[in-house]
Amino acid sequence: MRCTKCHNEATIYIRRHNTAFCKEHFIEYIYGQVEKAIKKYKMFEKTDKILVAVSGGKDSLALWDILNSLGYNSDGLYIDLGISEYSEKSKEVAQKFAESRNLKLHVVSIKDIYGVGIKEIAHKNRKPPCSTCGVIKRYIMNLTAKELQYKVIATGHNLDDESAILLGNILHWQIDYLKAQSPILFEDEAGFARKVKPLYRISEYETSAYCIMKKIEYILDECPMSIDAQSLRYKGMLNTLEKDSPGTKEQFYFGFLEKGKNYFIPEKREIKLNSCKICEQPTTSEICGFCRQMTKANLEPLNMKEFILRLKDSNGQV
Ligand code: Q46
Ligand code: ZN
Ligand code: ZN
Repeated sequence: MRCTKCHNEATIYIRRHNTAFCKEHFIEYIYGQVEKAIKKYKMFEKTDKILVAVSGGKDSLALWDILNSLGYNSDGLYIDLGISEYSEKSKEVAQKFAESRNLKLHVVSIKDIYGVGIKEIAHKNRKPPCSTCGVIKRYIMNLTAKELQYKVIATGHNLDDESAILLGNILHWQIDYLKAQSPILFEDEAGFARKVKPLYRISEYETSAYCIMKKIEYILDECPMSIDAQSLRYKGMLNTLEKDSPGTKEQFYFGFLEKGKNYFIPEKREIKLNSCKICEQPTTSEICGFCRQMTKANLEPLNMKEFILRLKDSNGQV
């Protein structure tokens, strides 16, 4: 098979586009797709400071590498969830990546701050680990971005992730989530850093291929708590459809963004944001979700804020 661009031997075939690329033109294609996403949704500019949420997996490391290669001003944030070996290994991979490219990586270790990891906090709260984890990660990302003056938080969600989330939201008619599902969030809401997903046009297969071609080492294991995740089942179903009809995921998700989403326009209602009575972060209640969870688990929420404030003067690690 020949590269569609230069007619040299191709190294990758992208079925949904019926296109083959050599290494050089595949990388160029990836950069083009990411630039297209950034421009279409006005995610950020070259002068903006971007905080990339890095997990050590292929998508977040590919994203960080792409943004860096395209000349965007990006630092990384690794949240150590204290999930035994998985967290240790993924942190090492993220740190190695940052060092190899001379990039700044902020590390926030929940276990170092509180002496317990996500699993124990969830257990104390009698909540599923992933819902506890979601609240804590969102809080840390937002607080870090605000305190360290990052304009945007970028996450590595790809086309497979977004189409699986969409399928789940439709199957359960989660109208509020459908209204909010977008490659950009909190465009102009005070108190929250803008959140963007520059990889939404790229499939999981393509981010893996990108990492291999750019020799990016990443952690292959999934978080051990994701084993039963519903989203993995949805991904499996979409993969079956994609196999028979290449382009299904793209048509499904892009179609939703272009046409379907118009049916789920959020009402223009004023959301009144308060300052959390404990940590002063924005919340719609009196006490934010993070402080509620930590207090319930007998942990001091303000320790997190103090830790992040100390990151300000350090070189990524306290
Ligand atoms: S939410 Fe759940 Fe993930 Fe947190 S506990 Fe692991 S699987 S990491 S994206
Ligand atoms: Zn080529
Ligand atoms: Zn709070």
